[in-house]
Amino acid sequence: MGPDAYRTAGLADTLEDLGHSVTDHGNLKPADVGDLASPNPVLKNFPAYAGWTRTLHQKAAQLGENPIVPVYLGGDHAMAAGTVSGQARAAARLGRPLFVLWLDAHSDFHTFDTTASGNLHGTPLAFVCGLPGFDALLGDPLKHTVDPKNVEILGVRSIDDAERRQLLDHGVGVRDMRQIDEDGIAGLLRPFLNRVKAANGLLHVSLDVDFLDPDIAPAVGTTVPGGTTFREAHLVMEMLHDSGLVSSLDLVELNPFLDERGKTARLMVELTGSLFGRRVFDRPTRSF
Ligand SMILES: [Mn+2]
Repeated sequence: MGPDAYRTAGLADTLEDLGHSVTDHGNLKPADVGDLASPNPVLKNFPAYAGWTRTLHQKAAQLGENPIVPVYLGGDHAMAAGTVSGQARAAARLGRPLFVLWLDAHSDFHTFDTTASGNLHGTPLAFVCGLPGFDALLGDPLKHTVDPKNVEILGVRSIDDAERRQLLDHGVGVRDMRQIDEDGIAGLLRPFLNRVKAANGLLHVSLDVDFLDPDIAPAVGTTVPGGTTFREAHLVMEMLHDSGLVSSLDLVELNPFLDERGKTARLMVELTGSLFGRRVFDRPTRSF
């Protein structure tokens, strides 16, 4: 339902009004994985996760080699296992490092062994960073992984103990809400963007609805109070646009059943508009 809510909220029109040409590739279907065994009985819907990851991995690997900015609409954040791993494969073929900006209340850095809930939307970032135990997802070990040091998680406010250890061990950049309160979101984001630019990197942005405060974005199954504000979120998107670095985008975890008159879907579309260049006034380009 998430992708159709974005279509109804005018995502394509918003981007076209900004001068972009838009192609809707329609809804994809998960690959048939037969009766694939789950690596851990606690995992929920494992065969569906594997099927979707295989489809999205192939699609993103193909789209990622073109001079376009794919926007992947979800759906569960487990989607990013396929989109980010596919974009990483494309980046490797282009000979450029892939960086990932993960805008989320959660760090999604569980492996199939550490997850207690079995919720697979808690695992995609660990998978794309090449943590062990994920071979059943694609049926082969993941060849082109994302360097965990090239990952920045922004807006986080809910991390499990097992994740905290793994994030520290792998050198993932984690900026929590307290740092945003103390230092301001622009001051946290700018050094990361400078790093991407200095490395001639490609940048995948994964925007989870729960990055936003539930007061302004209620349509998500995993609300955590104390999220980013309307202005903080738009500022991030505007800075991303000014940087010219973004090469692909996920919009995930929108559940239209939980929305209030479409306000979350509309906000996500507006934020995407900011990322693709909408602004109130033209400003001199800031150097990153
Ligand atoms: Mn997430």
